[in-house]
Amino acid sequence: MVRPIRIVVGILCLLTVFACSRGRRNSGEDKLIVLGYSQLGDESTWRTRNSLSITEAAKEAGIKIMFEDAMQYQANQIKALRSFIAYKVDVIAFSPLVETGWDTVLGEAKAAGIPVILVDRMIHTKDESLYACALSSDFTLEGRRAGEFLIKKYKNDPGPINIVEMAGTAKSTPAIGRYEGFREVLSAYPKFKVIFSEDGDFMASKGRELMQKVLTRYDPKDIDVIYSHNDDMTFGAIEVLREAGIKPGKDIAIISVDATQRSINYLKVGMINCVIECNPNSGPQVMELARKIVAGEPVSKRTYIEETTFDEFGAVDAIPNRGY
Ligand code: GYE
Repeated sequence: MVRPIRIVVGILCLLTVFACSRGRRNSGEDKLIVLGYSQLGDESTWRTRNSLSITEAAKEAGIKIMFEDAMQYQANQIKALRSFIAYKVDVIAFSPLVETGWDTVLGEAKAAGIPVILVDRMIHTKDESLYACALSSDFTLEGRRAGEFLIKKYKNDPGPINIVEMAGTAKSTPAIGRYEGFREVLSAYPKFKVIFSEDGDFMASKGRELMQKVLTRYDPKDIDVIYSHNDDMTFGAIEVLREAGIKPGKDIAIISVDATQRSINYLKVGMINCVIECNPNSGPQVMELARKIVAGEPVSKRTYIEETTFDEFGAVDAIPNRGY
């Protein structure tokens, strides 16, 4: 007969073996992975959540992360990348502020044999070998979704439908995609007219400034829609509208991108009409890519993050808590 004590000892042995094998896997097959991460800034709620996702996932995966915030200056990002190269990290990941101007520093990383993962935003380069892979949202699809919402909302309205656009950081991938995708679907409908489009740098304070400028230039009755490339600019603009006695979501329709909890709350009470989701929780996927690359396993060059749209035509009360 097997004694209970033997069973207990046997289970403990199995658990120890399991725990050790897990530990090895998490640290990238025996070796501690060092990841240099250059975040572009802390301009928005989305970005704060994204940074948290990255640092938490690194901890969870047992990856040592060197995390630098560039405060929206490309020069700071280049400096951070150079410091990671000098430190001889195993892998670099970064969210490029804008698309151009990376070839030289990425050439240096390549020469040092350090693979690079692009996160969130893309780069524009002739040499695709300068990065190992990219993980991002499909920003053109997000722009198209914003346009499709308008086509549905105004299907029985002959127009003209006048649109004010608050764009994201000039020359950044999300601003380019959200601008182009939007126009791509609306170009077939001449009743939609973008009467104003300016860069608000993805910041609430600039959203405020842009909206103040818009209200000095246009009679609010001539504005049908505000299309804002992110939630923080939307919040700034909404404050200005309310101060001016204009009802957001009713007098002027509002489309926002990101889907932070506050914008979902506004959607639920009818102050925003459509929210295009942009998912900031990419940390676990970044760590998985880093582990695979260091282990020499193949990865796909481009991975898109799954996203959806929330709008006034859907079951807004059923939208689960966003957590940020
Ligand atoms: O939508 C915005 C942030 O690059 C997807 O940057 C990101 C965008 C996001 O500042 O809120």
